[in-house]
Amino acid sequence: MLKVGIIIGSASDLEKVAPAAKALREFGVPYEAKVLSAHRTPDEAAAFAASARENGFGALICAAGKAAHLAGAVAARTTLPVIGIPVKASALEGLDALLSTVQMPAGIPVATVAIDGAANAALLAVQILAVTDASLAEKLEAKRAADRADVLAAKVEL
Ligand code: RP5
Repeated sequence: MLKVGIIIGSASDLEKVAPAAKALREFGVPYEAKVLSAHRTPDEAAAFAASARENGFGALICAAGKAAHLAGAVAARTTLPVIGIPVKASALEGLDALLSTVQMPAGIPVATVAIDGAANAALLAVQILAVTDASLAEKLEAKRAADRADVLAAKVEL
């Protein structure tokens, strides 16, 4: 199975990204996580992105806060799908990272999830891999069914 790469802008973001790793484990999707910064380790981040396809990755998740250019910089070096997680890490409450990540100019797309939306980033990565993996698609259907059952079973006491 293709792997998912999780590139994290700083060790200080790790707690925010943990739900993505948890979701990938639940789906049995292999992943590799690495701290790489677009501004502190630009060469290493570029090299990781440029070699990601030949290294067996099928999608890349990039998490960064503040002036979050990591996802865009990674997307510039690969044609794999790149999913950006804007991390809430500053006085601007993550709005800075959201706008930096989502507002990519035409030609280099970044699929951006919500601020601190790590779980959805992982689910989107799984959905991308599931396009060509029927067993993963079945697991996604099962999760949707379980989520639906949870909602319908919720007790309402007002
Ligand atoms: C971004 O700046 C990182 O992704 C992090 O969210 C934020 C702060 O980084 P540190 O100064 O804590 O390393 O690059």
